[in-house]
Amino acid sequence: MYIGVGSNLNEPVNQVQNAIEELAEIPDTMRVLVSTLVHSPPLGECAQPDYINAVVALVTQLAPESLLDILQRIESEHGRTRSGKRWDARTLDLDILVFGARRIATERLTVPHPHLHERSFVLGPLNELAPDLWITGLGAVRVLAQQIDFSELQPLTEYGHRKTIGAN
Ligand code: 5RU
Ligand code: CA
Ligand code: CA
Repeated sequence: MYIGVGSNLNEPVNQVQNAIEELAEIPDTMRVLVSTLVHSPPLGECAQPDYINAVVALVTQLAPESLLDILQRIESEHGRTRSGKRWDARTLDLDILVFGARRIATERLTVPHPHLHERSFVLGPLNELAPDLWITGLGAVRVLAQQIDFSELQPLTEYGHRKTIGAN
C-alpha cells in the first residue's frame, strides 16, 4: 500500500520527514520503503508556497478506513487546518494512493487516487519505489511515468541515494 506525503507550510522538509517517521509507528503496519523527497511548485492553486512530496510503501493489516482515520489524526497533529478552500496550502497531506489491487469508492475514500497518473510529484517518487507496480484501472507505474513532464520536479537527493531516514 502506498501513501503520498506532501507539505508546503511550516518547514515542509521537517513536516514530511517527521510524518515518514510517524508512519513507521502505525499499529499492525510495517513501513517498507521511503522515496526520495522532491521539491516542486504548487499545482492547481498557484498562489501558495512550493511543496515537498514523497511516497511511502506500507504493508498493513488495517482496513483502508481505519488507516485513513490514523492518517487524518497525524495530519491534525501536524497542525493541519481546513480553510474550506479547495487545494489550500497545508502543513501535511497524507493520501492513500494505492491499496493493493483494491478499488474503493466511498464518501471518504477514492482508491486508487483519481489523479495519481497526472501528477509528477506522485509518479516521480512512486516510480522510484515501484516501477513495476500495477495500478488497477491505469496500468504499470513505469508506463504512466513515461507520459509525465518531470521538468519542475527537483529531487532533494539523487534518486536511489536517499539519505537514511530513521532506522530504515
Ligand atoms: C490540481 C492539479 C490540483 C494538481 C491539485 C500538491 C494538484 C500540489 C502537492 C504540489 C496540490 C491538488 N502541488 N497541488 N504538490 N497538492 N507540487 O502535494 F495536485 S492541490
Ligand atoms: Ca493530496
Ligand atoms: Ca489529502
